[in-house]
Amino acid sequence: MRRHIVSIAGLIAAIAALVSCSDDDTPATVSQSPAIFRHFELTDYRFDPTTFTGFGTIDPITFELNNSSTNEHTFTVDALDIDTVIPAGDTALVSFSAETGDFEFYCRFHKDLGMRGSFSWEAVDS
Ligand SMILES: [Cu+2]
Repeated sequence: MRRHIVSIAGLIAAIAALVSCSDDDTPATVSQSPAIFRHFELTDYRFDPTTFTGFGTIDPITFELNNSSTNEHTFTVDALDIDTVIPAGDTALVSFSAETGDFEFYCRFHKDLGMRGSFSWEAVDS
């Protein structure tokens, strides 16, 4: 009987190790919506991060955009019909439905200054 209990405990530990392993470098640990999936800092004249990859079936995906600069910026994603103006010093939340693919984002006012980036959204194989 005792051996039986130990083997179950070992199995649980093995499953827990597998689960935590698969979460490494996977930012899709946010399961409750509308939790903020990714935080962006907007400065003159760049986004941070400028690129990343997300995984999973989060819906909606929510970004928090903090404009810590002294200029107004936008977070614009043509493919998702997102065009949010963020005044200097303000923070905006942008939510959208999950779609897989590659997405370009930019600031309408400073695109020519290189204020742009991209992200990929990928499904997780089950
Ligand atoms: Cu800008």
